[in-house]
Amino acid sequence: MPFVLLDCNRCIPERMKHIYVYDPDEEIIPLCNVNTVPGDMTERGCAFAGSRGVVGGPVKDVIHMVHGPIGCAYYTWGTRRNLSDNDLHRRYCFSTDMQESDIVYGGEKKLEKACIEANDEFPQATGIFIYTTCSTGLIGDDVEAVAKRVEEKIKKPVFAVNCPGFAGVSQSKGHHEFNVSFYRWLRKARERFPEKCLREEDKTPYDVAVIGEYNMDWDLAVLEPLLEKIGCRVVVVFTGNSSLNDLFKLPDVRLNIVECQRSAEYIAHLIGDGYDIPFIRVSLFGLSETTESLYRIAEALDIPKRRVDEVVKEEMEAIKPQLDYYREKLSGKTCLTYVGAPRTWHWVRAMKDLGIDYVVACCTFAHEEDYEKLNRNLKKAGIKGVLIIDAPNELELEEAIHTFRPDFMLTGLKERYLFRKYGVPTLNSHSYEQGPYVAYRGFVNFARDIYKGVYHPIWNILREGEKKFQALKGG
Ligand code: CFM
Repeated sequence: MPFVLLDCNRCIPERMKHIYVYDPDEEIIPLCNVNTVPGDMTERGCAFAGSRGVVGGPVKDVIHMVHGPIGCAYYTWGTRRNLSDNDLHRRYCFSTDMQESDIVYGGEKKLEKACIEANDEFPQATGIFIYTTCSTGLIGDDVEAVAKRVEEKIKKPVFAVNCPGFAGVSQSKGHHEFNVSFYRWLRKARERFPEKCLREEDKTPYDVAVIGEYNMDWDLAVLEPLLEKIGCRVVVVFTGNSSLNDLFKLPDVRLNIVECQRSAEYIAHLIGDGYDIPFIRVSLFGLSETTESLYRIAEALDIPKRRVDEVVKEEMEAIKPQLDYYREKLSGKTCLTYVGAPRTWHWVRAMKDLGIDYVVACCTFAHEEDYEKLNRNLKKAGIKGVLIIDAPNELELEEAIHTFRPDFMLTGLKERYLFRKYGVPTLNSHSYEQGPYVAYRGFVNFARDIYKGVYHPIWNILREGEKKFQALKGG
């Protein structure tokens, strides 16, 4: 029986369908992307977080106006390290600060006033993004109509997305809402602001858009030069370190390269259907995945294979001495991985490149395709018996730690304090410790940070202390 009823779930047996042990001979897909069962202290985020925090937030030069109570806006203030080179970005927090009377009488006028005021205060902004929250979604404020009125007044693009927290079962729904709304808006906005599109004479056959890349801890500083080295021209990134002006050029490229296949593949499909621009899926963590992806990008753009051969050789030579050291130190270690969804499956082979095996793999908001990809990558890496948990809660993670005793955890900030107290090193794998982590040069940083975590002397002190404590208790 591959599904597992953990001890902590005896009172909520519904959780069993979300937890299984990976077996290459059985194609198991757990129950996922469904409502949380009452009693399960889920760690999922809301649809607003997925829209504002994940996909929209990295756009660096717009006013991100949160139409809702101030608490929703406060949490968006620089929490995710989707960095940029713009002074407006991640330094300010814009909100309509909805009060009870606004909920009773409607918040549209307040929103319009807030947008105009913010634009007067920050004239350097290239436009405004408006996000709804649970309360403004419930009262049904027509934010799109407000966006149109503001746009006419300030003569800059204004986009609104309906992403109340309750729109779906997790932040994943917010990713989806943002993608679809932004695409529909962009189609029409390109007619209103034609000067922002890429002119025919400025196009090249090597123009690409990187979709689902959010510039976590400056991943783009590694990725852009690498893509340019093989011969691509990166016209726009959706949405890391992007200006709204760049995003107008999304449908003007020759190829879309999709990195995060959970939060942003939707827009690649829409652009494919609407503008006939193909996309390819890539994985840019670790050596084997990055190399395979570069060859596929080159093939899609008719770039000669030998150009990639040279780049791969050069990159590998640059990192080999350091990477060999870390690989030797880390080979044979085991890890628990717990991130949103894609990184859980992106990193199976990246860890294997360091000789590390998964023992537990968890996703916060995966869909069925994510588990298909996770199973496929575990098969490719030849790893069996991995415990897989969909949308784990803290009790389940604790039980997994005690049963599987991984050498370290790839996880986030919420979990780290508890598990460090258990003596398990953790690595911030959402926003990184000291990135970038992407591609070859980033992978050395990734390996270094795992090494620093696993070999930190604090763990020995902690274990010695525990031994002394037990001896004292015994005595
Ligand atoms: Fe995509 Fe992401 Fe992820 Fe994600 Fe996220 Fe993230 Fe993630 Mo944290 S966009 S789905 S909502 S790859 S913030 S950069 S690490 S949970 S697996």
